[in-house]
Amino acid sequence: MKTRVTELLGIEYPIIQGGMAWVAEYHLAAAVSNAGGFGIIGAASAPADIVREQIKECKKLTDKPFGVNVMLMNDNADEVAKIVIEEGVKAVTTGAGNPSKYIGAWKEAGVKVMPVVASVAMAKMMERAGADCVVAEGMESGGHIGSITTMCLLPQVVDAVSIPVIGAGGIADGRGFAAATMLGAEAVQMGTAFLVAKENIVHANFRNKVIGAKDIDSVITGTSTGHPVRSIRNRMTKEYLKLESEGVELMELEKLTLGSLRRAVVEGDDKTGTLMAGQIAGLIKEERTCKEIIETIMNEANGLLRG
Ligand code: TUI
Repeated sequence: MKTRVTELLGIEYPIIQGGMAWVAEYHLAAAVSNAGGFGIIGAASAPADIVREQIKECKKLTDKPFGVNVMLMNDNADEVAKIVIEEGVKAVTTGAGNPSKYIGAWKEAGVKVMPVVASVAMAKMMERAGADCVVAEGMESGGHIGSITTMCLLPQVVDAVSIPVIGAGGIADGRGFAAATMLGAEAVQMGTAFLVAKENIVHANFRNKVIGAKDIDSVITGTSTGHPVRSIRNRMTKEYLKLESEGVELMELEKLTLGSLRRAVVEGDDKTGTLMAGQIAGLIKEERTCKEIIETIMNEANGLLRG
């Protein structure tokens, strides 16, 4: 399937892997790229030298293009922005903020720029700033989210900009892919679908929570702080939501979430960890390789879109 996004990135299938903090390390990114999609290393809060090492390791596992996600709320975003240039990374996605100040340098270096946006206004701003495409991410997604659903955000962004739009949030099978295509997307970005991929390093306890999740099992914490985060409900989210409803201070809330994503992903702490995952977790029933995930989706979608 050829779109402006497959041409831009030099990939076979218009499937981009989400830059999930702690989850999206080089094994996963390389596996997605080797399967014909576009793998992404999530820089998240990692120190800059670790990000560089991750990029180098990824190059050893694949000769296909891959990208890096720059999490803009992080203090080291400036350094990571430089490293992607030095390492000749094909493309960056950005999350949780406005990447305008980096776009000029990235473009000059030939790095393709794909900001994740959660509103039409931000999509238009990114187009004006020179982005190559935008990822329109609905609030069905896991992790840090905006407030609009994919179904409503995607067609509005498609109508508002001329650059290609990648749909994200709530997509994990061929039906979701086909639906995003119908709404005007020229590729999809999927995170939760790759959370339980066989090639990644996520702890078995976290994987089991995703596989066992039902439709209503994710909740949004942090709405009152201005940084809403979607994750699978557990003891941590219950306590967080209780404290939030009581109006406790931000510092009290932060005590619960400090280091909590690492605890979930690396240590498998499914009680006090933050199990970031999207609403589509309920659709995910088994562990598969990235190749199986991507090829199944493309086969299903091709059947639906041809029919
Ligand atoms: O960034 C994400 N998802 C993430 S980042 C992350 S790491 C984290 N860990 C703990 C707490 C919070 C985050 C986990 N998941 N998705 C992309 C995304 N970007 N969603 C929403 C946005 C966004 C929000 C505001 C993009 C731009 C924006 O602009 C605000 C501004 O600066 O005007």
